[in-house]
Amino acid sequence: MNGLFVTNGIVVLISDAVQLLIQMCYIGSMRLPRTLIVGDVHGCLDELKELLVKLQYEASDRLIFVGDLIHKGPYSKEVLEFVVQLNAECIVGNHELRFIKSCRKPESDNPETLRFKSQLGVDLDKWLKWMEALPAFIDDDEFLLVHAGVVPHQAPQNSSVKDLANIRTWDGVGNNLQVESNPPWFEFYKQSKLVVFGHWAKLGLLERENAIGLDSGCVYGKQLSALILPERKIVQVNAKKSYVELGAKLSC
Ligand SMILES: [Mn+2]
Repeated sequence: MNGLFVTNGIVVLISDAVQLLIQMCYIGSMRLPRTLIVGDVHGCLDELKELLVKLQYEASDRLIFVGDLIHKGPYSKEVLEFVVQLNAECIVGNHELRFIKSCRKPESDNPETLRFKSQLGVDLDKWLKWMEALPAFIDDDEFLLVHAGVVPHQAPQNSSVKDLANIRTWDGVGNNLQVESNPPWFEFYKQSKLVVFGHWAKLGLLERENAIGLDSGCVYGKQLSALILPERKIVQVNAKKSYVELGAKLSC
């Protein structure tokens, strides 16, 4: 259907679609759909809430977490609850994998997972199932999201979940993906699709043409970072404090 639009006394015949566009511009509510990708939270709930305010997060935004919501920081359980409440997407991080493994094979328990297990209490089983259902990666038209990185010369669907959640470097064969003296995996990634990842706090925020690393070490007293797509803008908030020391250990 067409309609009439009156401007400066001139009557113009316009389509419904154009009318709607004019109305939206007049109201000033037009905002393109955004994808917001948040780096490793590690239980830093206060910083996460502050980041969403700074991002001007709205329910119409697609909100995705890069994994490692839990461990190290003070509010792991509350972060899980908050992420579910927001109806956000999340991929699995090495800390969720470690926690699942530790719970399913109790002999490999460590103090951190024992503490978190007791925090979850009667909800443990519910959260284990939630973590087990997290995808290992999200392959979107515009970006590929992985927790740690892409194994060189492999499509993500052909890589193990463990490798996608842990890789930092490439040894040329794939025997050890953690040796600090080897080149980082993204040196071997030549495709144009943007890979978004977290995991490597020691490396910090990384911005390359086809790879963006979002773990800027919030739990170590640095920043919590998010990426806004499609504009490729980074938004950060400072940590309230250092919750743990960033050691030389690569498995952090
Ligand atoms: Mn990680």
